[in-house]
Amino acid sequence: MLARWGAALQGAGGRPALTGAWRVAAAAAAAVHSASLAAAAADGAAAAASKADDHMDFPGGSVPFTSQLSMVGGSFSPRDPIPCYRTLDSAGREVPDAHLPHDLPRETAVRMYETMVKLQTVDTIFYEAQRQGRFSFYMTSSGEEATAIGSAAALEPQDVVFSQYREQGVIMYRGFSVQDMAHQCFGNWHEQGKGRQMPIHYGSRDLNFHTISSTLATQLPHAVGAGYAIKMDNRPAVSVAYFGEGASSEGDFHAAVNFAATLSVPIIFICRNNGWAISTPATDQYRGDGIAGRGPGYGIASLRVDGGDARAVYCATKEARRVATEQQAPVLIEAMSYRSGHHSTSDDSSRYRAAEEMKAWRARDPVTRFQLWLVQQGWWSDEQDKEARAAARSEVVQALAAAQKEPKPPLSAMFTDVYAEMPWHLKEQYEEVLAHVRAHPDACPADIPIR
Ligand SMILES: Cc1ncc(C[n+]2csc(CCOP(=O)(O)OP(=O)(O)O)c2C)c(N)n1
Ligand SMILES: [Mg+2]
Repeated sequence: MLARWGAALQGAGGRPALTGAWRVAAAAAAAVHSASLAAAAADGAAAAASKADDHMDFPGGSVPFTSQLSMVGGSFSPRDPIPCYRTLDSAGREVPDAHLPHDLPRETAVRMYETMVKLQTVDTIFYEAQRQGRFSFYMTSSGEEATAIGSAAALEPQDVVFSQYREQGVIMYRGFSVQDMAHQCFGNWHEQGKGRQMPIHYGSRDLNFHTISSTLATQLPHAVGAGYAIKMDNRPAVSVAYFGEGASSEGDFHAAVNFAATLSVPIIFICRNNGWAISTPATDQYRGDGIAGRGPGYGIASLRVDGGDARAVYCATKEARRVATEQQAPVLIEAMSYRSGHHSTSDDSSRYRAAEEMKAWRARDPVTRFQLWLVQQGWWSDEQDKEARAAARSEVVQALAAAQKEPKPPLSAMFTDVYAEMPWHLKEQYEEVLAHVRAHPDACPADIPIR
């Protein structure tokens, strides 16, 4: 019937137009038809309204309607930030009624503290060694020891770690020795990278710690890929990605978190918000509620933790790991701390930040804070502290002396390991380099074997 009316009403498109009585009859019939369509539409609308016409079902989700024209977001209001989880106050005293979903066993707590002492000692002495010109570069993690060690202690050995460059505490906690670190900084032949990276670019296949790449944020999409592989293989592990708040301004951060959310990847993103990206303050990196505030926008469970409270970081990371594995979903942690040292040995931070700010944060040393708690627990003493610090000092001094004596990899190591067999163009370049340094021995450091 409808097809017939449709055909009869079409005048255009090469069909004959209606004339006379037929036109009157057709018009009357069309009026009846459109009235019945309107009634049907009204019926449909009524049915929809009775169902619930208060939200829009959309391929991307379901959104409620509102008759109010208003905006959300905009410049962040400091009155309403995501609160920062802590379990110990600034003097290392327990915060009453702190939520502790995960127990921190004595043995783990002591190992955490011993590693923090070793980390502080490495940072102090390696930094001085660089200043003495013994190797070319160094970065300390002063002020952020609790973030690295507290989170590392909450992970499992099978978890796969991607770090930025200031998380040496993590690889130390996983078993990388002070000697391994010294070999890497000197770039000697014990170092698996064969001196092809700058100092502090640690890595270890055995410890599931991917070699550091200091090109900011490139580790984040890699970490998501590794997490997705874990999920595909059904392995009982998570991927863990560390980064600074400055790195989170890179496009790679946004691509990584969105992939992690949409592919439901078991990954923990751990942002160290230490207030500075070299000389750029965190306030110039974002206008929203820090890094944790971005998580909900991506559909990622997020939390903010006091990065100077090792117990809180431990608990937060354990909980993040539980959620990531049980729900096969990403979790974002923002650890609030402060970079107490200079950015690196190539920086002088007194040129761009106030001395009072640095002094105030140094007084909140996270290692002392954790030590005070351990002493209150009866798990640590001043005597043990002296011994641990003396032992760490002699281990670090010896490791540096030993690493400095070791030979460097030969010049040819620059060209190996990329291809199973060296291709012709690399062979040519290798011959050219050899010829050049033989003719100009000053062009090559004296301790690099020319072969
Ligand atoms: C892609 C890229 N851009 C710039 C740099 C130079 N750079 C090295 S560290 C750094 C600051 C990073 O700050 P943040 O992520 O907050 O880490 P933090 O040093 O504070 O630990 C910059 C800009 C880089 N390494 N890679
Ligand atoms: Mg930073």
